[in-house]
Amino acid sequence: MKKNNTPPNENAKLQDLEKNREYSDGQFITTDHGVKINNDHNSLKAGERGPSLLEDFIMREKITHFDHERIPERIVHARGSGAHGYFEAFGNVSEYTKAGFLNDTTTRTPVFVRFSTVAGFRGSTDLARDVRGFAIKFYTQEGIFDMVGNNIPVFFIQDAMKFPDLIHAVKPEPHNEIPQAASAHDTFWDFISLMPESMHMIMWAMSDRAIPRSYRMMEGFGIHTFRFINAEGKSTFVKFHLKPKLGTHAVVWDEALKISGNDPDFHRRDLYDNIEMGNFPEWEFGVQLVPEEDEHKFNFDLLDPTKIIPEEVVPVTIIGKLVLNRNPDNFFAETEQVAFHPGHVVPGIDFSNDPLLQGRLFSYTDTQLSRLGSPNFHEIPINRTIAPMHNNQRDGHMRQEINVGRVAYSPNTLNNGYPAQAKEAEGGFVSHYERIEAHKVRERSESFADHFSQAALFFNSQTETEQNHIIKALRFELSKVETVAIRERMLGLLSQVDATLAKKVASGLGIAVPKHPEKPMNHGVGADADPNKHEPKPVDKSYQPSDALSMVKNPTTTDSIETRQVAFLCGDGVSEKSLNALKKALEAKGAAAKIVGPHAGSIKSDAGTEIKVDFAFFSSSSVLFDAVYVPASQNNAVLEENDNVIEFINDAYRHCKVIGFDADLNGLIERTTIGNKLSGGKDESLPGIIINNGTAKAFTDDFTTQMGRHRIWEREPKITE
Ligand code: HDE
Repeated sequence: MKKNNTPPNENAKLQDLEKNREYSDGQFITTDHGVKINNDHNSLKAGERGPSLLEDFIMREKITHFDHERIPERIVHARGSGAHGYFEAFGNVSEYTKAGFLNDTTTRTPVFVRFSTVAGFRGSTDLARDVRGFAIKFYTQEGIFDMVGNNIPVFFIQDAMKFPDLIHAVKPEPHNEIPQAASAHDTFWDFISLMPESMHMIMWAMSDRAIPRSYRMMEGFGIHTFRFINAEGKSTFVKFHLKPKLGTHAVVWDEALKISGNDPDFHRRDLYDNIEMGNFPEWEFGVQLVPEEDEHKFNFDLLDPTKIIPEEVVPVTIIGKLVLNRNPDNFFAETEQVAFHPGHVVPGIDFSNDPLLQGRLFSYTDTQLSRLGSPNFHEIPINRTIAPMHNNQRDGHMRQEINVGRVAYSPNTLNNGYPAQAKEAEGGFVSHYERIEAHKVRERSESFADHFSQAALFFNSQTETEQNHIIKALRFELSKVETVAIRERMLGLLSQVDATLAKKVASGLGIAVPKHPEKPMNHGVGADADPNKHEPKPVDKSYQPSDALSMVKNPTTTDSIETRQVAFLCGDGVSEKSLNALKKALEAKGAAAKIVGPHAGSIKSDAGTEIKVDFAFFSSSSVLFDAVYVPASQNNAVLEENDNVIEFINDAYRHCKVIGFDADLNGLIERTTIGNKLSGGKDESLPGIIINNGTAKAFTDDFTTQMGRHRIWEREPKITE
């Protein structure tokens, strides 16, 4: 693939990385110590057929290095993909924050972003039902700011103390290390069924948000409430949002399962390929701002990470944009070694007392020490700040910096007091001057006790299709749970969110919703030892449904088909005219046609032209595409007689994708589910199935317009599962 669409070293961080890039074109192979190697294929032996010699320093060095190539994977978010880019500020936020990078409209701030799943191992599938990490490292002039967020705006738990328990519950079970990258197992749901505070997050995690179409089509959220601090030291509460330019889209669950087999790297490949092709992913960066005085004006606690502020209550103000425009050169050096930390903030941004955030502020440095192995992880090129860096920290494994001089302490006179402390006016970071007067307690605030209202808000804000997907996801997950008591406890919890939801899930499990649901143990502690004083509150009905929570109704949803991929099913004899008409119409709207044929290589059109085949029927699948088109052909039998083609079309039908047929393809249609539904007048309207009746322009217009709807959801009730 071409590598010339991405900018070379256009920003300060990319220039900084240049010092560490190694190019071997035209060079001799050497040892790590620069000695040219004469024979890299054979070890040193006593005679051609004799034993190897210990003296072989070249082989020993090579194998020793190999033996130590792996480092521990991240304990969570192990599977991920990264990219470079920039942030551009719109300059409309100085009233609230003094952070230079959010105010300076003349300098683009370099960023490195890493997307991830949470539960799976480093080699697991991208399409697991899971939360996606969305971590951004901003290399600002005032130091590094990391926004270590997710694609879901709330979290499972309210206090960091429960994080190890949550992760132990969701990871593969310890006795047999099953299942990989999946929450559908007993330990996860056992834990969740005892944690009513997780119910809001569970609604999101069971929705299609947990199976995105692409990293490029996900929202991002900072989750916790943070603070903005302005030049006068005034604080404003802030929540961070990222809104994708291409809209927020997902795949369906059956599709996710099949993608995992067909291409477990689906999201990684999509991100990498699109950046290579110059389709640079872009997000609007927004904030919800709450004046300090309004902290207690909501019917939830701003410090509770299981709550959102509905966008209809506090709108999102867009303050900049984020663009990813360059792939890493080396996955390990950049994507694997990048170290994020919510505690990396710059003047103008500060923390709130959210107890989940407070715990994270400890965890991230600690984990880098074991993962990257040294307190010098900030010196790894991808982690290095582009702001000047001077302090008295010294030594440690793999220290790169050569600190000059005899002084490594403060105060000192021998170096005239340098490096010196910076006053606030000189850019020194000063923590927000918050007054705290309190008893030391191990308790949860009563203001954190409303676990069901926003879960209900989320469910009620979805379209019927989206609600059905949540119900189906819960059925799927809970049907994999073997312990019936856990299923029942979950139904009890769900019934407190919405009685119909619980009933519908229960019918899939073949049991009834318990009449007197077992009282969910407050905050997951044993009934006898419950130290929490506050019972979960019933649903607060004053919430108004929020369109921003639905992917279908979302006000930012666009009908763009940019970067979408359409499979053209073709064989020898395909009509060039038929193929090119839709291809051109798609390309005009930024989408791409991909030729899927009976074999790799090329096919011959009806005019005798060689057409390059992108994928073969036997090594591809419709789950890897956004829509399907079958052009006319002189030889329809090639498609009609191929079971892969029939399955290709049937899956696209089942996954509610747009499917287009040129005229005279009735023989093929007959063999598919579509033919079955159409025949005998069983069903005359098959939404999103577009058959060319002779007017090419009307056909291509219809096809591209319907594709802009992403999925044809009104077809879904016709699909029985
Ligand atoms: Fe993380 N999390 N987390 N987390 N998290 C890590 O740090 C942790 C939480 C998030 O692409 C670890 O470098 C605790 C919430 C992302 O490299 C670790 C708690 C949110 C990433 C860690 C949380 C996140 C991590 C593992 C509960 C959304 C991947 C490797 C208090 C706002 C970053 C590492 C990347 C990674 C701890 C909860 C997001 C162990 C203790 C809430 C996106 O430090």
